[in-house]
Order: sequence, then C-alpha cells, then structure tokens
Amino acid sequence: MTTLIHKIKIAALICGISSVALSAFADDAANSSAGSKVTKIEIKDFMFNPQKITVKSGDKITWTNKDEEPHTVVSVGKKFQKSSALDTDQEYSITAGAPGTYEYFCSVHPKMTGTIVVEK
Ligand SMILES: [Cu+2]
Repeated sequence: MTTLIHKIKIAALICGISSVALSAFADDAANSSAGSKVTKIEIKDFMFNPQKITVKSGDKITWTNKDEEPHTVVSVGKKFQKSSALDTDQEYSITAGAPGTYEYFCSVHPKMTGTIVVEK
C-alpha cells in the first residue's frame, strides 16, 4: 500500500517536472528563433485587420477568423499556400518567404483583400 502511494507520488513528481521542462522549452523556442516573431491578422467584419502588414523574412503570420462566416486566405498568383475555409476562431499560419509584396484575398468574398510586405 505504501509502495503504491509512493509510486503515484513519484509519477506525479515526474509529470510535474516534465510539464515544467516542456513549457520552458516552448518559451525558449518562441523567444530565441533568431528574432523571428509572429504577426497576427484578425479577420473580422469581412476585413483583414490590419489590412497591410510589414514583416521580416522568416517571421510567422497568423490569421484568425473572428467572423461567423467562413473565410479563406488565398495568395494572388499563388505565391504562398492557400488556407482551407476557416471556421470561427480557426487559425491559419504561414512563414514569410522571400522579400517582396504579396497580395491576398478571400476566395469566398473576393472583395476582402490584404497585403503583406516582406522585408529582408
Ligand atoms: Cu471571406
């Protein structure tokens, strides 16, 4: 009986340690990956907000759909991979590639457009 309790305590301890280690690792990865950061774009009221962003090559760009309608992120000229139809609160991310100006739109509502400027 004591052995069982002892084992549970050890298991709990190991779990605690590994989750601390994991979160430390995640923080590390987010902070250290060569200064790259995440730029968030909210999709709300049939608009991409901000409508134009400037990022550095290697930065992550994440769209979140805050509308009740499905939206997509589609690159003009297929410069980056398009998203699937995003449900409410669903996210889509890409990593900014070569420097340049990238236009995109929502294929469900083509009047919704946005611009990404990628700098070196
Ligand atoms: Cu849309």
